[in-house]
Amino acid sequence: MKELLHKLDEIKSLRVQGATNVAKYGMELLHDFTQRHQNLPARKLFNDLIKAKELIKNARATEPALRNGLQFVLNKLNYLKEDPSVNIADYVTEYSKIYIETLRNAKERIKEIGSERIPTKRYFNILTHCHSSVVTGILLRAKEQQKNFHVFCTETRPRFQGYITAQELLDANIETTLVVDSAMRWVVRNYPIDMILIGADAITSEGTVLNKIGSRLLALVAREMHIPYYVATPLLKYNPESVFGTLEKIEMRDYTEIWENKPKELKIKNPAFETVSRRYIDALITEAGIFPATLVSRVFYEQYPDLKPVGQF
Ligand code: RUB
Repeated sequence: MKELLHKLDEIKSLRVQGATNVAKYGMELLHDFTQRHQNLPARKLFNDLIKAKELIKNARATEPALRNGLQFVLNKLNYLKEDPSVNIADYVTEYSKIYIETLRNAKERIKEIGSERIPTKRYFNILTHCHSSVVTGILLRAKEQQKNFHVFCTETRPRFQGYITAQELLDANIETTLVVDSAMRWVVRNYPIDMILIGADAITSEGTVLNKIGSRLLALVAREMHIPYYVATPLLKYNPESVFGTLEKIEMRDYTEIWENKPKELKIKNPAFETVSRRYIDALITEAGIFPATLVSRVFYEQYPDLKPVGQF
């Protein structure tokens, strides 16, 4: 477990960030862990895998794409663990790869669908927040399609993921402007923004999206200024437990990210994410198409019947 714990620090420290990257990395860790312990007796390996899964799952809250992947692999193994002829390590390898591939395919499809929303014939202005690899994927694809557009991005305090967004866009020769988070309304007031496009960490059965803190403020700005607000996200970020009332937990991060040497008596709150109600979202852009956030649960199970929690429904 020591090596696993060490590697999980990549997620905890945000060196691996963004829901899709976190899910992919987490699945790779499960796979590596299994390979390292493949010579253990099957039952012991299975029990250790459960422990490893819990550690990986808890590396960051608010990450259903990671949880769904881990559950997918473990559900498959549940049927096999009593069979001594089964090589658990091979199965973990196979199903981890399947999940990573599913995530990759979903992202590719979203790039295709999302880039269609950026017109060919006129100049387009887009505002985004934080760093979403799905959002930048759409923008890079639109650039490949020779579309003309400008992207405004927020710096995204306290960890400045907006710098990652800005750099990725600049590297692809996309016109980019960075603003401080509190200038998000100012941007919409002073530039003809055509679309606000953000990513997601989690989606609930009600169609609520959880994304980087500031996403709801941006939604309020969109509502005030009548700007379309879209969320680009693989359906794999749906939280299947939310239909039973379980609330998606919002990650609270350390105060040192905001003010390392703060006055002792000062309290600091550092929520990483916040909710955006379906009422503020024009549509989700997913691998299954563009549709209202309220349909997410139905579309999720149509797309991924294998991700139904075992023992439920
Ligand atoms: C990143 C963030 C991103 C989503 C979606 O937050 O909020 O918008 O995770 O990312 P953090 P992607 O930097 O704290 O992880 O589209 O890459 O899945």
